[in-house]
Amino acid sequence: MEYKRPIGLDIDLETGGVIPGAKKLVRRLSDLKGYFLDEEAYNELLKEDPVVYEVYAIEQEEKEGDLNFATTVLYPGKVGKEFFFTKGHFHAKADRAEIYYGIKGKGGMLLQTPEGEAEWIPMGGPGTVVYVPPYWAHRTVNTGNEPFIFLAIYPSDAGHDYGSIKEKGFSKIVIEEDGGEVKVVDNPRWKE
Ligand code: M6P
Ligand code: ZN
Repeated sequence: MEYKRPIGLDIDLETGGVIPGAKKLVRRLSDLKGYFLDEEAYNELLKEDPVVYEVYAIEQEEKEGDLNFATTVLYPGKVGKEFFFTKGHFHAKADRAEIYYGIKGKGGMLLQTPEGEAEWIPMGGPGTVVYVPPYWAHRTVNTGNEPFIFLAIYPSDAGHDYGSIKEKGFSKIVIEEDGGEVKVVDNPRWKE
């Protein structure tokens, strides 16, 4: 039997959650076309095409029983009233769960069942743990004004299914009200 080698490493919090040796993925605003509610604000901000988030992932082969892990650096910003977020996905193997651990900054997670029942879990600061149960889609949102950084641990055979979230979004959106208050409200464009 050939055993894999264990991994021990430090996540550099000063450089913003970079995992040494990880595969880096960058998502800019242009990668999130159709995701935000306010199309005018989207097109305006697209001129700058800011980086919305970066993912640093250590991934294994897609085999049952193994685990991947990744840090995400989700930058602060808004499109219109809507805070920057990750695309959000179901798992391709829909019954696979996931754990998130807040490292820096603040925000929260929107979760949703295939029927469209949504839940908002605030991730108020470093140290928050969120359990994503099987079958729930999940998206993180940065509601603060510094990068929101978190660690995610997920089965290496989970995969990503972006399809229905890309098409329909979540049934809730997270916005900043005129007074600066963070609100989770019904998505006016949500269709069941
Ligand atoms: C976390 C994990 C990753 C995911 C990333 C970005 O790090 O859940 O699997 O890829 O967030 O989220 P998304 O893939 O929805 O853009
Ligand atoms: Zn996931």
